[in-house]
Amino acid sequence: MDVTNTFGVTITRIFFIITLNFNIVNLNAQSYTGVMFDTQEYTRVQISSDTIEVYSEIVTECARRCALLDDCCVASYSEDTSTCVLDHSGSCCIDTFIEIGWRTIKKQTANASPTCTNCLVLDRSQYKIIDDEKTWQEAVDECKCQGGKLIEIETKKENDFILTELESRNTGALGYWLGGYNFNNDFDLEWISNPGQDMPFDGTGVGEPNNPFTELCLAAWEDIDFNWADISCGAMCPYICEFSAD
Ligand SMILES: [Ca+2]
Ligand SMILES: [Ca+2]
Ligand SMILES: [Ca+2]
Repeated sequence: MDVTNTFGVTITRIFFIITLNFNIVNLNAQSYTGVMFDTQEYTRVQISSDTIEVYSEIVTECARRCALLDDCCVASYSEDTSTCVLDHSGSCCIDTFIEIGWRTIKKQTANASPTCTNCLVLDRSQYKIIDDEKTWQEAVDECKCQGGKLIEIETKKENDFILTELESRNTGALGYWLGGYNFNNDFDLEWISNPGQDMPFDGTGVGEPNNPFTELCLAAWEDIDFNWADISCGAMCPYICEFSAD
């Protein structure tokens, strides 16, 4: 009897999953109000000060609401409760977590050039300073998701430009993550894009880097006038994304 029941439940689950997978295909890259959305089943966005919950009869209504909001890129919808959670942080790089009964829809940006609003411009690069504090790896991921990279400073000109900006901001931040990491188990740091190469320009402060085994990540550190220092990668810091026109 138990075996039969278990078998029955298993069969039901299999059909449930097949049905949802079919929906993914149907919903993928669907247009709502002229805006294309991708769908990810079984996930939802975290409730935060950047989210609002509204009632929506169907997922299309939830997508339409997001499509009409300039600062909404990601929304989650629950068919069970007709709840639509709209994220209005302006970011398309929102952490989601797995939850049955929910799906997350995201405005398509894959083929669009990276949008960089309120960014600093120097030569062929744009820079976005983000005050939201993250670990070094989280900062790497966020910049990548936004279509750029954690900043890599190749010249004195670029370094002076960024330093001047950081000094003038005076936000009290301990430092800002840069895209340097100690690859190759040695005593210096390399840019993520070129882990096998010495940095073409060295902006490290006096006495830095000083902890090649415990401080593997690079930051522009306030204490030493935003010169560079090796820092423990788990520290929480604001960071700078670089978007290159090349
Ligand atoms: Ca650069
Ligand atoms: Ca190294
Ligand atoms: Ca250090």
